[in-house]
Amino acid sequence: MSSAVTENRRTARTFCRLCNAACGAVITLEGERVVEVRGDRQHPISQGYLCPKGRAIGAHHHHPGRLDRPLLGRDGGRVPVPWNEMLDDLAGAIGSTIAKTGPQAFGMYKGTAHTVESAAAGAGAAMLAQLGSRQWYTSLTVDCPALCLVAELVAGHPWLLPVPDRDTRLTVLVGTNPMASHGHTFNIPRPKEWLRSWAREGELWVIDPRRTESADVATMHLAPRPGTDYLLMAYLVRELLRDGADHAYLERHATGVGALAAAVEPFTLERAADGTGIPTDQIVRLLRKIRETGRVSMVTGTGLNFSDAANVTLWLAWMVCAVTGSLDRPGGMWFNPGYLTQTHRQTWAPRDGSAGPGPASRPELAQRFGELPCAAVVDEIEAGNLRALLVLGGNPLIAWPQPERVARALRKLDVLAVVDVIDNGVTALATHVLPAAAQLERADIPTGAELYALQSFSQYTGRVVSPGAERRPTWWILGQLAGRLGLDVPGGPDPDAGTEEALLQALYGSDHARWQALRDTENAVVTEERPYDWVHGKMPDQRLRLAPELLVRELATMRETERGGLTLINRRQLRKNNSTLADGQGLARAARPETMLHPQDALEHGIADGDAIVISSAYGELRTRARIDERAIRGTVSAPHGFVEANAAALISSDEVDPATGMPIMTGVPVTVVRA
Ligand SMILES: Nc1nc2c(c(=O)[nH]1)N[C@H]1C(S)=C(S)[C@@H](COP(=O)(O)OP(=O)(O)OC[C@H]3O[C@@H](n4cnc5c(=O)[nH]c(N)nc54)[C@H](O)[C@@H]3O)O[C@H]1N2
Ligand SMILES: Nc1nc2c(c(=O)[nH]1)N[C@H]1C(S)=C(S)[C@@H](COP(=O)(O)OP(=O)(O)OC[C@H]3O[C@@H](n4cnc5c(=O)[nH]c(N)nc54)[C@H](O)[C@@H]3O)O[C@H]1N2
Ligand code: SF4
Ligand SMILES: [Mo]
Repeated sequence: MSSAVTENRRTARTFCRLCNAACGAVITLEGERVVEVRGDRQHPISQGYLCPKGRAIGAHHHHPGRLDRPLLGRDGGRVPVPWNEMLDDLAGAIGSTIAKTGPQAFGMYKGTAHTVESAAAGAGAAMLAQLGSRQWYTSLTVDCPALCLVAELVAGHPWLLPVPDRDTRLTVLVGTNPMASHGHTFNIPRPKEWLRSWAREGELWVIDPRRTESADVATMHLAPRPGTDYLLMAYLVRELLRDGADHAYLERHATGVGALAAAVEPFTLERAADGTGIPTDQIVRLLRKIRETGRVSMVTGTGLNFSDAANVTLWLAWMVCAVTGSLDRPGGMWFNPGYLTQTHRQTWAPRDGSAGPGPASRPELAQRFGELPCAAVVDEIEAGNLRALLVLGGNPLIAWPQPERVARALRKLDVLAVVDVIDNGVTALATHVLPAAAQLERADIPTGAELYALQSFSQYTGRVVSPGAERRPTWWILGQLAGRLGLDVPGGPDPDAGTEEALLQALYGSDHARWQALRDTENAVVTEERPYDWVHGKMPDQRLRLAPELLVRELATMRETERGGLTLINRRQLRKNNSTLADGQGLARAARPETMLHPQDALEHGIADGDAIVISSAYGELRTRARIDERAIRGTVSAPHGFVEANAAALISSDEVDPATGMPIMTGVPVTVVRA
């Protein structure tokens, strides 16, 4: 990078959209070229923090694989075409697919990167709804449908996911490693500072089968066998209901206390210790600590959501908070109403967890939260039901199970249209490649971060640079396509910045003051108002439902997993976000596809550090490198996700899913490991 000061050097304030933490960034440009990226010290939340991914925003923007122009045609036949020709062709192909096979032949997959394309919010789903297609798939269904199901069953709304309260004195991180991920359904920039302060002001416990970077700063680390956390949670709820519950709170704000007590009655200390492998004294110490503190914050992550016990574990983790009166109250877990969404001011009819029918080829799967599970897409394609798919900011080759089968199915589609920023394995299979404006080329507000931050905040960023080459913002692409299909979505014909602004402003409805407050500040607006005790008010009789039948039934039929052998667990890496930056572009040190094994397990299998290994499950193989590391507990194999080569998705299956949510089981999977 050049440090020369030239006439056209300028800086711009923005926020990073590579994950949901939305850290403030200051970008220095020479002309249209990013020459420096720094953390924004004046940002009230991130306070100058930027992780290595954030520091690579410029490299991502100038990536040699950036998509510059629309590409039409598969494989060797790919040719650049003007936008008009691309959109006419795509709309024509979608239209004739629907004319031939009906609206269910056209579907969309929305990945994590589309979630932050805020000016396009809702357009894709609206298009399908107008066409009468139910084929709407999102990465939520391979991420946390269990948590949303629990929220809906207990609190009546699938997006009401609590975050640790600022003043928590006992924080328990279960199956999440914010030091790498910056949180799962909670977003924290500066994770080390937050974790340290929770440990200093009270206690921080980490429950994870791996000794994570978060465990390093914790008061205590408990290492359960993968998939067994529900035994611990059930025991805690059982004992807290005997001694330690906030009965006044339960009387006022809960129904189903008796049914909950009956459901957890069989879960004794012996069963919890034997099943989880956590020593009895550590479990008792946690119970004692919860009683002593009175309130607790149980912060969950993918380690629970990916397991075959996800629904009951997440429910019981909520119940530890509910019975201690910690939900929706200071010192426990806070429901952020959102600066934009203002959930606490809205009225809604509480939902009860009822589901729509699954897709034709997988009728046993349910449609929840208006979405069909990703686990069904490939079956839908193989059955010939789904023939045209539009991918928005996602990577099905790493996100869905069985990548080879996914690739074959994507190839079989009549139309595979992909809106992405970088040429990758998915665009290579596409019939229509639509080059999107990336984060520095768009105005945005952090819609994804809105409800799951530790503060109520919002921010606005304008475009740092104009979209380069022939790239277009996704809202424009969808608006153009919708127009050609005779549909109506916000967007319109104009790709300029003014239209983008108007789309964002529309999200604030008639609240012009709120929008103006955002526009008037250079970074985030933080609201000091912290409403508590508002979620109960949304429920019939002001009561949370503690014992939903579906979950009680599931708990009663849980069988402890078999012991022995090696078990796969999942892990995020600091230096990439899923597949984004997995190639290490612009990073001083790239994330590596290494699988962690405990030294003793490695020794028993004749594996040395750095060896090429083959990990096999009942469904497939993963060829990768071994890292011998004491952080992995005995019996676990910790594989990162997001690499197209060395793809952990090869070890899981679309058939091995949670029956209620369709979520593929991705942790606690039995595997074997040999040297390659
Ligand atoms: N740097 C970076 N940040 C990211 C991402 C990324 O790829 N890289 N991805 C983003 C996305 S899409 C998501 S969903 C979030 C995920 O965010 P997190 O859920 O925090 O993801 P991880 O950091 O992998 O933490 C999951 C932890 O669960 C543990 N675990 C596995 N099985 C079990 C189990 O059975 N019980 C318990 N108690 N623990 C278990 C694993 O060892 C691991 O430490 O991160 C987001 N942020
Ligand atoms: N085996 C296994 N499978 C998993 C997981 C696991 O841990 N193990 N994790 C699961 C989870 S939690 C998730 S969320 C999914 C992840 O699923 P996805 O969201 O499908 O995966 P990503 O790699 O995040 O895909 C993001 C894509 O968006 C592109 N992109 C980046 N910026 C932009 C932009 O500004 N605009 C547009 N339009 N595109 C952009 C990137 O180039 C990339 O191709 O995978 C799930 N699958
Ligand atoms: S933590 Fe997330 S938002 Fe912050 S710099 Fe890193 S990738 Fe960007
Ligand atoms: Mo995710």
